[in-house]
Amino acid sequence: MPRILTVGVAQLGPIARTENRQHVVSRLLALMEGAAHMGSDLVVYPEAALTAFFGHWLVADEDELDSYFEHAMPNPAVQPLFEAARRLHIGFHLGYAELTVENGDKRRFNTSILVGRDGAIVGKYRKIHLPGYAEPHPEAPFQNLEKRYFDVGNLGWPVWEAFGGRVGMMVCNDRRWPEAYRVMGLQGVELILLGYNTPTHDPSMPQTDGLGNFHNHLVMQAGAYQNGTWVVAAAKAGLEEGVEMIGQSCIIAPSGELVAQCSTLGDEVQVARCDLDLCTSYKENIFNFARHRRCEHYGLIVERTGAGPVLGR
Ligand code: CDV
Repeated sequence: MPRILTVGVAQLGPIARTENRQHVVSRLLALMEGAAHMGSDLVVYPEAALTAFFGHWLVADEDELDSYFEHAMPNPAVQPLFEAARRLHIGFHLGYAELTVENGDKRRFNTSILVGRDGAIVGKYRKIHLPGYAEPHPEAPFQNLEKRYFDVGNLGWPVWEAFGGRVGMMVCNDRRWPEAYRVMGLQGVELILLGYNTPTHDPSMPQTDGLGNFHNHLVMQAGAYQNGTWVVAAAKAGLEEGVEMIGQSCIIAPSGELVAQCSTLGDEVQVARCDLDLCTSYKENIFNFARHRRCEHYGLIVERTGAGPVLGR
């Protein structure tokens, strides 16, 4: 019997800095209900989906910074999402800023969770590739302070047996790195879920601004194909606190083909029937890692060229 999972990608339009959690959660609930009406088993929300993307400006006051983070998950503000999941029998993926205490130290992570149809948390991932910088760039039109506000994720890239398949997560900038897909590909991942907040303008590389949408799909279509997995990616899109962000939320098949894509820059759901068995032919043939990967030779190439493990500055 084919393993068909109907997945909804729930794109969010901008969230105002002043918009409270209750209002954001009401928007997420409307998207969940829409996805459920379209027959979805699972709905995928963006990165840091509960607030405006505060990495885009300097927050000097610690209490104010803390207010952008979730101190527990679930918590009273997001509880309606968990209850709706149970009622509608639909799972969800949610990105949020996580504040926790580890060994007595305050830690901050850019986190996502996978929640089952019973409203129970199945798994958690903490973003590893944090873009940007820790010190503000006063000359820039907006900031990218993820390295200031977040610690590097410390949970690796596990995959979970869930929704009848093998599911993994990454967050935004992770999608540009082939290692992120491959670490999960080596564990047989069949469905990668992620969210993103991607400005249309890159102040450090403005010459690439016209390529933002292309690069967004390029990396995910390649990651899907090269690892024989579905990829579902939800954007926070539109003009948020003066920063214009790309949309193009999408669902990508293991063939690398786009099978669904959002067309607006606002709240929108698109749905696709994802046959998880499609992954198998890629994993057993063209990307059969056990038969065709040649790791021993990759090491030799690095040695011969004298290239160290890190080529960038
Ligand atoms: N939130 C992100 O990780 N955004 C980055 C931008 C800053 C390049 C991204 O890779 O989309």
